[in-house]
Amino acid sequence: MSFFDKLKQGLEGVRKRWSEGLSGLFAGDQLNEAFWEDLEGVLIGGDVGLDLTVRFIDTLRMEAERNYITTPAALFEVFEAMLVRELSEVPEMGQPLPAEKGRMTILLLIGVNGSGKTTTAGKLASRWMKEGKKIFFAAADTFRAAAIEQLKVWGERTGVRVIAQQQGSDAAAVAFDALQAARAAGADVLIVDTAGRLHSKHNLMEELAKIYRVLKKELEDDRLEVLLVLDAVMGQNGLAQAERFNEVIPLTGIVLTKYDNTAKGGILLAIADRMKIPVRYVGLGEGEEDLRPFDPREFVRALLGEKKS
Ligand SMILES: Nc1nc2c(ncn2[C@@H]2O[C@H](COP(=O)(O)OP(=O)(O)OP(=O)(O)O)[C@@H](O)[C@H]2O)c(=O)[nH]1
Ligand SMILES: [Mg+2]
Repeated sequence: MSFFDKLKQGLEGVRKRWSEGLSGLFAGDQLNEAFWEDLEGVLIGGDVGLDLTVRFIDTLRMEAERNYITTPAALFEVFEAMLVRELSEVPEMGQPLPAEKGRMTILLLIGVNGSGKTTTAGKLASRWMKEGKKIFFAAADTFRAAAIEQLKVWGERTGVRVIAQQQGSDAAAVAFDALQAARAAGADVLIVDTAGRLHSKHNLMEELAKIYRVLKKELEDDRLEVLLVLDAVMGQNGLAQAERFNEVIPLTGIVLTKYDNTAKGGILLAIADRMKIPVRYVGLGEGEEDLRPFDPREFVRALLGEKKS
């Protein structure tokens, strides 16, 4: 299945909500006040957020006036292009993480409980192992009882070595040990799986900051990447999470998981607008193949559906 088909299938829930609202709208024959109000409703309902919705609508009204656009159908392409532009303006949007031979990438996966961190670790490892890269896992979720075992299962499935200590040990110490082991073995990527934590829990966020500090201090020529793993179902709360995590550790990317479940597409636009952090991958299922690099154009097409006329 192509990326587009898979994404489209995955986005069925979002598409329904968006494109059912939108198809009626853009099939209308007048750009009147009722049209703008309805469009506003669909965008806010799709988690675009109030500020951005207002900006989108202002821009569209201006474009319509400037280009003598009088029908919703004629405005559709302008709308589509605007959404693609919004996403594409973020530096490195859609760019997968580098996994280079000779320069180690240390990848810290963070996020709230159950967002899909460990699964994403497994999916990324599977992808890179197939490219012949040497990967290590650090089991830095020392908190949840079955976390280490879960990562070991992914380790076995993908052939990746797992550096772990017992449950309850210091997560930063695990990360430190893993970095030494990965470096000594000449690894290309070290993936550090961390425990899920609510962004509002101060102590847990401090623990995360400590893991980051320890890794940062040990860096040589390595690249340190911090991916926030965000559950798409979160909607507007996803933005609050991203902002809080980014205050504690500077994020270098986002993975949006569970896009195969009911999801609200607008959150991506809101995050791009507010935070300028690139979405690197989209999770579209639980299997090791179900991770795709994010493509803004295809994403918007899948979101909006076919052109209405
Ligand atoms: N449908 C779907 N399920 C996913 C996706 N990513 C992860 N999951 C599922 O979500 C559940 C939680 O995934 P985990 O990877 O354990 O999440 P986590 O962030 O490591 O969880 P904690 O370590 O407890 O914070 C599992 O049942 C995964 O199979 C996805 O893209 N789509
Ligand atoms: Mg986990």
